Amino acid sequence: AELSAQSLFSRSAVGSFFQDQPLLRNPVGEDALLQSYLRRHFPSTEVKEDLSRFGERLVNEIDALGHECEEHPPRLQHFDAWGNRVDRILTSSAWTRMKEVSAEEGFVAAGYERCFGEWSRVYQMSKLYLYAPSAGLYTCPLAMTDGAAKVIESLGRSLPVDEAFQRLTSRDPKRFWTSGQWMTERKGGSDVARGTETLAFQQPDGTYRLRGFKWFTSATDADMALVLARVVDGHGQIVQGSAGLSLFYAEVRDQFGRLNGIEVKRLKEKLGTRQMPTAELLLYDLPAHLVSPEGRGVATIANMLTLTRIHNTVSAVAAMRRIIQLSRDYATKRFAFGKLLKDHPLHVQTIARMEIETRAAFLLMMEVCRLFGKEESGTASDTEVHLFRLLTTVAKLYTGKQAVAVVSEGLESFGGQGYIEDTGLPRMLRDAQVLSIWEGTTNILSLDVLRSTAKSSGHVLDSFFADVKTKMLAVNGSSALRPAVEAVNTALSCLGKFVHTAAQRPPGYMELAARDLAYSLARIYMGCLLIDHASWEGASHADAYAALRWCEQDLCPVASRDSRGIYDPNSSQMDSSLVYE
Ligand code: UCC
Ligand code: FAD
Repeated sequence: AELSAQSLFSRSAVGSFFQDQPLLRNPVGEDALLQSYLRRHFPSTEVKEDLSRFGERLVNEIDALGHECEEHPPRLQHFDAWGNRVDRILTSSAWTRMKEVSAEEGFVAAGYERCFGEWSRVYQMSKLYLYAPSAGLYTCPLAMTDGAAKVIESLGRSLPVDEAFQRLTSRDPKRFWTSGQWMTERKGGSDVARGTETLAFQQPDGTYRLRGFKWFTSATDADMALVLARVVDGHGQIVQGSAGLSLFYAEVRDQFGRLNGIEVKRLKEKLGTRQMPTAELLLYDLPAHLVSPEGRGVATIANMLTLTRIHNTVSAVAAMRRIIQLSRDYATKRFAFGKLLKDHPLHVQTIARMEIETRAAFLLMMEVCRLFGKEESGTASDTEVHLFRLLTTVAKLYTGKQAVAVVSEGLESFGGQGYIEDTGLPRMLRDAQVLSIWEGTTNILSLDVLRSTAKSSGHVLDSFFADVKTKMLAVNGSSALRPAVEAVNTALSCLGKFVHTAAQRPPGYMELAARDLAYSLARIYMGCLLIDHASWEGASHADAYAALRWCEQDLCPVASRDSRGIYDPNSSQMDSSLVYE
């Protein structure tokens, strides 16, 4: 081609090449696994139609609001112009609009209207899965709102929480409320039993006043909160530990919009989730109602933890799916070494590996939601109730980590542009990083796996083994999937041996093995679900390929490491000397 020096790089021009951007399309149309899951489980087209309509709304309206939330993060105004202490958390108009959208779309309501019977949670979470990457983190208040509604529903809806329940589950933007979840204090967020210093003083009318300091409170523009605190008895005494913690319902503002006995000390400066306010709160006289039996605060708020951990899983899977959608679109537009990225086998292999992680995570997420719906409708078997308890924790801890890895890999697939702030891509990595920290860190949840198995006298693990075996027997006939089935069966048998011998191990052994045990449960179960889906008559070759590839990895790391003596007491001492050398 004829090149003129002037038409290329002169002072007024920067060259003629501009890269086409990755585009967000309707995420339903872009998601083969979501579509096939819906075809398999929802014979009526109603759900698919609602999700497709919502997908269009996402592309045309909501995604831009999500970006706006990032660009206009919340601010804290301590004083008004006249010197009055006001502690106003000022949020963007886009954030306010997200609250209205949430009510309109029934993001919380759908879980309680139960229009699709035992499939209502699958429907609700599918919609949130589409929403999450465009939500500007509004999924955070929604998770806590859903959790609060669940706690209230499980306690029975007497006054004053009945009114709150109506609002939390309302589709009317003017009535809709969100809730906070105030647990963490400076001494500890994992160990709330030892970390909670907030005190509850009973008033003559039977209500309470709360005094304490909550160190992390997210989406603090909420209308109400569920709060952990210790009741001070008539002698000024409290009970230490978990047995001293009770759960309280509190409204954040009074009828004039003023904070109710709360000072907002400051907003956190965070790596990510910047769209959403996270505040440190001094509760100096917060009016509150005791809603749990006294001393049963942790067990009562566990319902909320279940919900928020499911929402966390949904957001993790959604982040992985979104980065892949953008990445594969970009690969059809970006040239390197004379051809499109999509024609470089190594590049596509990299995205395919992300895809396998995402498919496995998606199926686990959906299974947890399916079990949840069954439990709520009273149709779950004992096995399903046990699996739900176990898999909620396993799914949160595993997908939280996967999301960071997949989104990080995804950023690299855009080259340098993946690191550039105004592409909107780096935000995804920042926001993914929190998913393994809040709502229970990976280690705390690994210990929760031990708690759930210990508390059920072995029934939880028995249910796990029985369910995997049943699912694998059902697909034995399919020859293409045989290597994957064999891998799952082998891993299950190794896990069985490990669990069998674990009881005879020295104290502390299982604690050291907890994370690897949780990972083994996750990988085996995800393999099982991939195989199950691939053996369905409507499945594609890609479904089978994903199952085979997933099952090539070490599905039972706890057994492999156990055989190398990794959990022996002396190895703990070696870990310590290695870390502190
Ligand atoms: O981090 C937060 C972020 C808010 C933003 C929300 C975003 C949501 C996602 C959005 C996506 C964009 S809020 C703070 C979250 N904090 C935690 O998750 C705390 C982490 N720590 C734990 O989970 C610990 O394991 C504790 C606090 C539960 C340990 O407490 P205890 O009291 O020391 O433990 P115990 O004594 O073992 O348990 C007390 C009771 C027992 O019941 P009973 O007394 O009947 O035997 C346990 O079985 O609580 C029960 N329990 C549970 N029940 C404990 N954990 C569970 C559970 N997971 N499920 C059912
Ligand atoms: P620590 O408990 O001090 O843990 C530090 C490390 O030690 C972790 O890696 C943990 O895994 C490890 N560890 C602790 N105990 C053990 C053990 N026994 N065995 C092995 N490892 C262990 N909290 C709320 O209540 N409400 C909110 O709205 C809220 N919003 C948040 C928003 C953001 C952006 C963030 C980052 C946090 C938020 N949190 C909130 C707090 C969050 O739940 C806690 O930070 C989290 O549970 C961890 O508690 P911690 O910070 O006290 O860490």
